[in-house]
Amino acid sequence: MLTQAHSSFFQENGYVVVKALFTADEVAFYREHYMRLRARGSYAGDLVGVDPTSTDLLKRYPRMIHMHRWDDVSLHWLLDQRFNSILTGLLGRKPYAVQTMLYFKPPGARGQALHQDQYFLKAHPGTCMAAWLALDSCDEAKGCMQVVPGSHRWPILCTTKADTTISFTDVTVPLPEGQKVDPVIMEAGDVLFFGGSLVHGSFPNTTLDRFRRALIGHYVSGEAEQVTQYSHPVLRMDGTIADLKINPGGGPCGVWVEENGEPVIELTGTVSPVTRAVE
Ligand SMILES: O=C(O)CCC(=O)C(=O)O
Repeated sequence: MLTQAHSSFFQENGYVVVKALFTADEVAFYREHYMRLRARGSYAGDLVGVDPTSTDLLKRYPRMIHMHRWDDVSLHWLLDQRFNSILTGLLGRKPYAVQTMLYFKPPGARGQALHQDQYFLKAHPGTCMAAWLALDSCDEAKGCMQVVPGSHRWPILCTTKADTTISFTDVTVPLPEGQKVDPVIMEAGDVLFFGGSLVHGSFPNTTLDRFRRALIGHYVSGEAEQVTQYSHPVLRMDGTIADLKINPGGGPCGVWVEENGEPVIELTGTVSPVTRAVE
């Protein structure tokens, strides 16, 4: 499943796509499962109020979070042995599981401004990891994921205001001029793995009729002793609860400055302890 080529790409870029990790039947099952759950009503943690009867697609399909706390299908998916094996290979030891999310991203939905997951999840020591399963094929028109290769080596950056006409979240991280941001084009069943410092996000879905659904698991590396309070209870990959502490937040963040004509990051900022947002 995880080859030497995957590991080398991940080390170098901070992300890697494992193709066809889930079969077409599995992906179809998850699509139907979450569409059914969404149509049924609202759940704790829905991004904004859901109105399953609305004719407005955006109101009918807000993002779900922490489904594994009340839905067995989501729990089994989060603890899937494929993730255990790949994440253990990438991180060097078994991960803990902390979060699930389902993005429906219907036609016309906004994207999510560039950010670093570790800003929100605060795994310490170590970092967090995401496993982003494409439930539909995704390209730039649909608002596929965008990543900044190599940014996994950056510290946590101080956030600035995001453009909320194209992002459903209101914070972002600034990038130096000319910084490369790559689209990640994927087929349904592919999984994008990326580390907590990797700068990533997505543009709006500009298609008229194509959903871009994604099921996301968030994990923290096994050496972590603390994580944000919102990630508790923390699970081992066998489903038992691990005894991690709450990270109170705060700490330094980086700002871009110019040094010898080159942009470099200086740790002169402070992360607000309140970073509850939509990571
Ligand atoms: O799926 C998306 O559009 C954004 C997801 C994301 O940025 C995340 O899971 O941290």
